[in-house]
Formats: sequence, C-alpha cells, structure tokens
Amino acid sequence: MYSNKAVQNWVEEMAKLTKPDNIVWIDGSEEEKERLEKQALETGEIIELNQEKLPGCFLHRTEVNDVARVEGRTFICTRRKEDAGPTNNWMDPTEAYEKLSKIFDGSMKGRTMYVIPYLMGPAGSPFSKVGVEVTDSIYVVLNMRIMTRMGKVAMDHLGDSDDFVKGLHSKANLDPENRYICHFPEDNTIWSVNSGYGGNVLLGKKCFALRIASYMGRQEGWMAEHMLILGIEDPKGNVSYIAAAFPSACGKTNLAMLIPPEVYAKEGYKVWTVGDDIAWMRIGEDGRLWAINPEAGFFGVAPGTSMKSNPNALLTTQKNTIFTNVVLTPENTVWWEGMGVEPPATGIDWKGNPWTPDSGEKGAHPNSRFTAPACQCPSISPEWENPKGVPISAILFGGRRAKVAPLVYQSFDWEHGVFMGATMGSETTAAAMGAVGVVRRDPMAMLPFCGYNMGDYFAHWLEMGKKIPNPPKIFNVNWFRTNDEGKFIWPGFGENFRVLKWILDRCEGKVDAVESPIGYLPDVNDIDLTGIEDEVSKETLANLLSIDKESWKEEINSQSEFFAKFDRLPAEIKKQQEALIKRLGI
Ligand code: O2Y
Ligand code: MN
Repeated sequence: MYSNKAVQNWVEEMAKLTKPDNIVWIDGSEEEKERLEKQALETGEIIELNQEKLPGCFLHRTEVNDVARVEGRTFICTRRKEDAGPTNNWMDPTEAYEKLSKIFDGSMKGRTMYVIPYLMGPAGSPFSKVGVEVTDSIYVVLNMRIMTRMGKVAMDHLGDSDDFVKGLHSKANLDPENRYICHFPEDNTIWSVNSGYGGNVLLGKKCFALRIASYMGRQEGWMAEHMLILGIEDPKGNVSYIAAAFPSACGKTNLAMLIPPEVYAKEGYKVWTVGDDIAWMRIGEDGRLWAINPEAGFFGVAPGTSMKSNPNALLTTQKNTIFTNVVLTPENTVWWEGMGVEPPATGIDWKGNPWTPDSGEKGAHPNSRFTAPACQCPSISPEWENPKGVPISAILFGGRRAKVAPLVYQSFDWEHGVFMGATMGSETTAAAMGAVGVVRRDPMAMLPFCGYNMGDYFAHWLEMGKKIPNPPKIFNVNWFRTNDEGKFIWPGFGENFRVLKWILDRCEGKVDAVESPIGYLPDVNDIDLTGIEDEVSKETLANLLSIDKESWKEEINSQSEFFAKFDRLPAEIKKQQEALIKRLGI
C-alpha cells in the first residue's frame, strides 16, 4: 500500500462499493508481473505463446460481444447537458453515479481488486499526469503495464497530492445491456463497467488521455489531441516533428512508423516514431508548440499489419506483447488476415473455435489487437521520453476522401487550419459500417473522444492560436483519392514521405506553393516522384492535386448539415466557410 491518503481513502470507498475479497496494490515490478502472468495463465485468462518464437508474449480472447469501444454506451456526465454538447451522449452525474453504483455494488465479490497507479507521460515531465485505476481484471493490469508507466513511478510523481484521475473498472458479468463507460470530467473520474476490452477498460488511453485530458487542457491552456507524433531527420541530422490527426482506420500507426523510400533513405533521411495515437501539447518557453506522447505502448490493430504495410509495427510485437482476439496457430504463434504470410492449415480462431482458412469465417476479429511496448519499436525516437517533449513544426489533418480533397494542401493561417480540422471527415469503406462512400464527419478525429462541447473545443483551438507565438503550420492530406475504377491513385505507405518532405520544406520556407481557393497547393514539380515515375506520372500528380468545384459544392453542403447540430459553433468557423464559398465562386 502507498502512503498517499487521498488515494487510500478513495480506494477504500471503491472497495466498500464493489466488495472484493482482497485488494492488491500494484507496484510495477518484474516480480509482480511474473506473479500476475502465472495467475492469469492458471485461470486461462491468457494463453502462453511459443516462448522461443515470441518470448514474453501471450494471447487473450474476449467475450464475443465485447470486441470494440462502445460509442453508444460512452457518456460524458457534466452537470449541464450543454457542456457535453450535441455530439456526446450525456447523463446527469447524480443519475449516472446512482445507476452505476447499483451495477458496481458487490461486482468484485469473490474477486481481487487491483489498484493500478499509472503515469501518463514520461517520468519527471511537467506534462505528465497521474491516474489510479482499480479493476478486477488481470488482463487490464498486464495491458496497463505496457500502455502506461505503472506502479511506484506514478505514486512518486503524485507525492501526497490528491490530483489524480480516479478510474473505477469492473468486468461485473460482462452484460452488454448494462455496459457503461462514463466520464465525469468535473470530478476527474471515470467509471467503466461490464466490458473487458481495450478502449473501454484501459482507462489511461481514450478515457483519460483524450476525454478527461481534453477537458483539463481547455481549463489549463493546453491541448490533448488524437494525434500521432513523428520526427523526420534530414541527412544533416536535423529533426523536425509533425503531429497528425486521422480518424480510425486511416493508417495512423502506419504513418507514425513509416519507412522512407529508398531514394531518401540512401540520402540519409530517417523517420522517428514518438507516438502513434495521442499527443499532449503545450506552449513552450520558445513560443513553439511542444508535444509528448502520454502513452508507453501501442494498442495497434492486428489485421492488415504485415512486413509490407508496417514492418516496424510487426517487429515491435515480436516479444513482450499481448495479442487479443487473433488466430492461435498449431505452433502456438499468432496469425491474422493481412499478415502477409500463409495462414496455418488449421488454427483456433478468435472465438476459441477450431478454424481453417477455407471455413469462410475470419480467423482474427477485424478489431483484434496487439499491446506492445513502444520502446521495442525499431523506429522509436531517441526523444520519445524527453520530459520537455518535441517541438511541432506541422499539424496534419486527413481522412479517406475519394474525390474531394487533394493529396495535400496547406491552410492560409491558423484559423483556416482550425476550419480544416473542424470539417475533417472520412468516407466509409466497409459495408459493415453502413452505406459505402458516406462521409462521417470527425473533427480533428476527436468526435468520439472530446470530453466536452465540441463547439467549445473549436473555440479552444482558436484561442490557442492566439496564444502560440510561433504556431505549427497546418495541412490537410488525403492518401485515398480514387480513379474512375475506384482504385487508389496515390501509392501511399512509405511513399507518403514525399508529401511529408514538401510539408517540411513549406515549414522551412524552402519551397513556394500555388494559391488555390481551398489553400496552398504544391506545384506539380515540387513533389519528388523519383523512383515512382512509372506508378505516378506528372499528369497523375496533377490529377491528385486538382480541385473539382462540383465535389466542393457537395462538401460544403455536407459541412453545413453537420454544423447545423452545433449549439456553440464559434462565429469564426462559419466565417471561414463563407470565405471558402466566396473563393470557390459557388
Ligand atoms: O476498439 C478499441 O477499444 C480500440 S480503438 C483504438 C485503439 C488504439 C488506438 N486508437 C483507437 C481508436 O479507435 O482511435
Ligand atoms: Mn486512436
């Protein structure tokens, strides 16, 4: 047990409610990890994988109805409904505490309560913040050990302060009808019940580092964003950093771990990964925006991860990794669709049933995951744990747009950039997600993760712009333009480096741009196509950079429809849209 009285009192209160048989205080030691792994192996909660091929790796399977974040059951519980805003589910905090207390009452009977102190951000960083999660799941403890700095290090950071985020989690009986992920930003509190999966239960990630932290950031004058952070080193050894927001399923982890094309690698360019999902950003003494990755690991989606799509991610998962809902092969290794290797002739699927590749069923769940330590990533930046963070030169927004958005364009200024972020959207690809090609608006990729009214969130972005003396430049990128046959025109993956290079050249004032109604576009000669001329001709590039007025007309109507539901839309956002309409002459 730790000596912090505020933590002790709160844990006592949570134990009174959930009534566990015993309480284990997590210290984060190696000995503790081994003990917990042994217990989880005995209960079958985790399965040991082939320790020669995958040392320190385990497999976990969730309930079949508990395989993803549940946005419909995720609530922001502010005293006033309007403070949660039109894009969040809202519940009155008194009602939520009452309702959930009934579900939590005795939910840990016969179980152990684990008390996990954890630090979001590097030890000793002024950016970093402490959370304490109590949970009845060893799987959660073992994942939090990878995703956060867990145990004594967090309590040392907290000292005798009561400034920590209180997270209560219980699997209860995994009843999907009584599954709730409730956030109380006004109380620094998260209550999550009846799930055992990922984003619903690893409370440091989406719940704290985005929903609660975005609320904190607005109060305290900083930003918690759904952004990867990467560094690009030039042949002289100078490193510039980019933060980028994309909705889920747009290749954020791939971009964060990108390998430059051979022509650039030969010249000495390198890409460094600082983070793949979340950025906390503050104004530094030098007037620039500085960012840290508050996490310590990657909770990456497994299907589609291969030595071709993302070698760095795959190599990160070769040891000390927990795999969730993937195929177990006869040699006790793992497999998933899109891994780029032949499937095993037989295996056990994510549901725990015998499986063969010709069964007609997917072996791994499409949202199956790996939880892997960031420090194992071959491209991890030497600066990734720098307590000062890294200075951000450019912010990127993007999504999947078949026609409307060009490959890349730059905003005219910060306010225009905020408008670009506010109008971000992605077109649906899989029939399972509803109609194909429908735009899902996802401002700054924060729609499911903003802990307060999204209109106020836009206002916060605009306010930050006034306070940052030397702000990052803002860009929009789109890797997903398609031709008339529906095929992607831009090769993507490592080739995206060519676009990043133009972006950094713009930041450094090394290259001119073409002014267009939507922003600054590259001249067709300024995106280097050396080595891919066969795939992307100058003409193709010109097509990738073209603007189709009819598509923009539709786009603006769709933006207006989305904005219509906002009760607190800053006037500046409407003003930006009107200016765009005027520039387009539509
Ligand atoms: O479904 C989940 O619980 C995971 S979702 C996720 C995981 C890692 C990083 N990003 C996301 C996301 O949905 O943005
Ligand atoms: Mn994410």
